[in-house]
Amino acid sequence: MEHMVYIASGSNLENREANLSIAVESMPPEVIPVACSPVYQTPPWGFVDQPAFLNQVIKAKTDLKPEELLGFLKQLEKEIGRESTFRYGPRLIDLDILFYDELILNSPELIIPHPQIPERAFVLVPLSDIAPDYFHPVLLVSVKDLVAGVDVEGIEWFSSGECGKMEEK
Ligand code: PH2
Ligand code: MG
Ligand code: MG
Repeated sequence: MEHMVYIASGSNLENREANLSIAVESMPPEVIPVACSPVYQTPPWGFVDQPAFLNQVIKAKTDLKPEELLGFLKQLEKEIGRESTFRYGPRLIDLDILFYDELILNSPELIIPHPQIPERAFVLVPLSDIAPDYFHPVLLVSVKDLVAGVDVEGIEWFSSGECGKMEEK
């Protein structure tokens, strides 16, 4: 069965823009991007003494189960060249599952919706460009209402972030 998922993408090392577009273009055949938000430059959150991030949100369709999708995304992070650092630290690419249909999942290895969405302007700003009316299944508010509640200072539009060579798939 086909599922609709939202994936947050972020990079603050090396060629940040290339890292984001490689992630979209290298999604496995099981994960088909259908919309990409613009790319925003965002101040580092959680650990401030590191380079600014570029952030984007990708909407994709997939037949994968949540745990399988997580596995594919971790694999793709490795292929792009991510090396492990520390919590909230710098990274070449980070791919996090935000939403999976209206699923609510709390397992030891995966929590959906991503628990920090309401605090993260760097997620909510790009997310609200492509899914303003998506209704958060736990908080029972729309993305539009969530973004109105966060401080967006320092977040700057960076590029249009089109889904690249999507149509060749
Ligand atoms: N990711 C983090 C920690 N802090 N800050 C911004 N602006 N963007 C991110 O993607 C980000 C972050 C860990 O996942
Ligand atoms: Mg993350
Ligand atoms: Mg992550």
